Amino acid sequence: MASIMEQVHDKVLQAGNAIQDSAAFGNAKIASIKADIVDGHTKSQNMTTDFGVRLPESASNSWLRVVDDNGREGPMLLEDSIAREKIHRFDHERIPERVVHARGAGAFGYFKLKQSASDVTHANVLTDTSRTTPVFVRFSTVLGSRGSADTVRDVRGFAVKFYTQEGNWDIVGNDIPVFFIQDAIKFPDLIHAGKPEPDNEVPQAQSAHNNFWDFAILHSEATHMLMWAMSDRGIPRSYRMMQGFGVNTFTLVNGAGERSFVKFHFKPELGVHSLVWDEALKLSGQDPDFHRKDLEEAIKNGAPAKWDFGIQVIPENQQDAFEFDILDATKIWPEELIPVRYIGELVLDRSVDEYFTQTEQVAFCTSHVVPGIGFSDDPLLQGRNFSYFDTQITRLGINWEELPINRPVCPYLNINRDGASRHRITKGKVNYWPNRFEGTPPVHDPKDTTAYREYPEKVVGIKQRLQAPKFKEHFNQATLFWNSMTDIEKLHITKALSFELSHCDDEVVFNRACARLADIDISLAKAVAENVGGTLPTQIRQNNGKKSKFLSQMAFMPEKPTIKSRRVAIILADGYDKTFVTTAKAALTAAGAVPMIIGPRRNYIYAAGETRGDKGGGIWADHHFEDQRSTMFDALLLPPGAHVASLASNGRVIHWIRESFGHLKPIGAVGASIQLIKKAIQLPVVNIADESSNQAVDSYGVVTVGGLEGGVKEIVEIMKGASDFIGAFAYRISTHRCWERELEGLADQV
Ligand code: HDE
Repeated sequence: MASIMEQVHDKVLQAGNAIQDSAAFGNAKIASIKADIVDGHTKSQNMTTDFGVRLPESASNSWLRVVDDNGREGPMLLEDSIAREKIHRFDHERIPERVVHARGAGAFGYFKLKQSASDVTHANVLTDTSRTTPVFVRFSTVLGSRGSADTVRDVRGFAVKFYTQEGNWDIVGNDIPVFFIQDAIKFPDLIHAGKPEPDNEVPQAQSAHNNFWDFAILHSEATHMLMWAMSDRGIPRSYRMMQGFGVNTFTLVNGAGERSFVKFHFKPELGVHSLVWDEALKLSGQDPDFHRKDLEEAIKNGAPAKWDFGIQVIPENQQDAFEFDILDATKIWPEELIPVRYIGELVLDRSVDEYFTQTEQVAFCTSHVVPGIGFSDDPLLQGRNFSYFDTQITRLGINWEELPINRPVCPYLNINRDGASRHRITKGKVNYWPNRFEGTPPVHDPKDTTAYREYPEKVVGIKQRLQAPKFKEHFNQATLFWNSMTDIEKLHITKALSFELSHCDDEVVFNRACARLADIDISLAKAVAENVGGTLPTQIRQNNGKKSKFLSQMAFMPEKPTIKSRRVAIILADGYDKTFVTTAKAALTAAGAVPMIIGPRRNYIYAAGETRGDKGGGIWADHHFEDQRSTMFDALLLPPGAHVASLASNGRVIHWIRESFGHLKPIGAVGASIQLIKKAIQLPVVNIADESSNQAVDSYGVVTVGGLEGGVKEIVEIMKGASDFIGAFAYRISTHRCWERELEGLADQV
């Protein structure tokens, strides 16, 4: 008869193996939390107390009280333990929000390895191409509190938990590949300076204030990261359109015991795209959940978010071969020197069931790595390895690793016990090691080659508070970044810096900041100083003239133009051309876009020839003019028809067109709706098709055509130079924004 210990062990292993053996390991995390999920919509499930006793409706509505003989209210009774349970539970609903990255959104998915990296690592998740590994990803902003807006200018967190068969592996990364500081001891200062100022708790979720810039300028090592944060990377269009970076230097060890240094990369399938600043500012108020909703909407519409996963690898013996220190998190490893090997795919295809228990309770730790992956002496990473575990204890309590979202899907067993909210029940006598029950779990098998073993790194040195010499160079890569930007990106950086420094009213701060910009490039410094009233130093650092072709986000366009998941507003009123609207909507939907009808009311809107209330007639408007804004869409389509007369007299509609133009969005107009364009955009340089012509004209992304016989055809391929109306319009959407409007100064004129 097997001992209790053996039975426990068998159970644990069986459970683990059952999941590991299943062909669908990609779903193993969902399978493992299934028993914890309660369907909140189960029919005829009675309301009960937390201890399971059924409740009458009166217990949900009224506290137990005394009512006198005349029906008058008497005192409420403390003896009502049902009411007390409800109120107590409510009183304690809040947990501390994350000290940074408090606002976030998460989703489930999987990681599929496509090419083995067995030459550099023995981590099975990176060598076994038959595997699919379940993941949970949480995106976040850094500075804002949990209720702040999604579209603020900030770094975005990109934290991935891989539930591998050898344990959880967390890459706790960002959408920017470098960081502000080199040494973890400065992190509390950085975050204190960036968060709202201590006297009045202003501003919320913004770096545009004296304290942030004061700290940032007093740390010249922050210069490189400042350039990234002030670039368009700081205002992504969508979480699905950002790169992800592990930032810190980790290590890999292969089967022969050889070690290399590694950086992790994620490249989005849809390309890297951003909002424009005015749009981001407006969205903060108009739709503070814009990114959160975008992720959910894409998954719901069958457009899972996808990234290629890559590694940059430097063999151990080349650690000193570069002009920068490869352990310095304020430096990139230029891809010209160390190319990224793309070896896998990350896909997010399932939204969370409940925000709190999944997105809020998920807890990442940089110290969570699996055999074959290790740490380096990167001084930021070493500090992070301490901080994450520690902060989860404050946030979630000591047993946070047991929570359904955090626990591994592989078998796990050890002698850690008890503590607040422990709920795993481990049978048996053994809670210490070694013990007299030889061979009973948990065991250490001396022959086990899959156990995590630290790399035997030789360490010699003098204990001191110093930095390695190459950490002291702070400007080369900031200049490299600036030089590598396109003209439009340079313009955006200049405007962003001008915005931020204009919000700093302490002249010590903005003058020092202007002086710092001169360490990057004098033309940038001059332009910003002019805008914010700053002064420049007389000693100027020479621009090193270096460039990389992997830093501009324009370099990360999708291989084939696509309009997948792009939101297109189709504005109409009663009297529109039905053939056009139905065929255009169908063509855009078939190409993967998300067209939405915006009308004067959320109800049926009737086409020319139909009268209000016609049975089977009309088209349902998804939204009305008051409940949406142009900022929430990527493009605007104006159908032909007699409805133009009423649209032309609607200020909201005209504003929508102007704002779309100003925010550089493609605009399509057909037939009579050309009059709307003429009214809204009175710029002679923008060519507009004649209402009588059948030839589509694309001028600055305003695509117009007079007539379209029989509606819109299918979009076969989205490509440059398409001559038909919908083809030209779709191509413009695929390029994200019509940059030439801004370059030629037109965007501000409307
Ligand atoms: Fe974090 N960081 N961090 N960080 N970080 C946290 O951990 C910390 C850093 C990042 O969605 C905290 O669970 C220190 C770099 C992300 O749950 C905390 C240092 C990068 C998230 C913490 C850094 C990050 C966090 C707060 C300097 C990019 C959100 C809540 C040494 C690679 C994860 C928590 C999520 C969260 C500490 C610097 C990314 C306090 C000490 C560099 C994406 O532990």
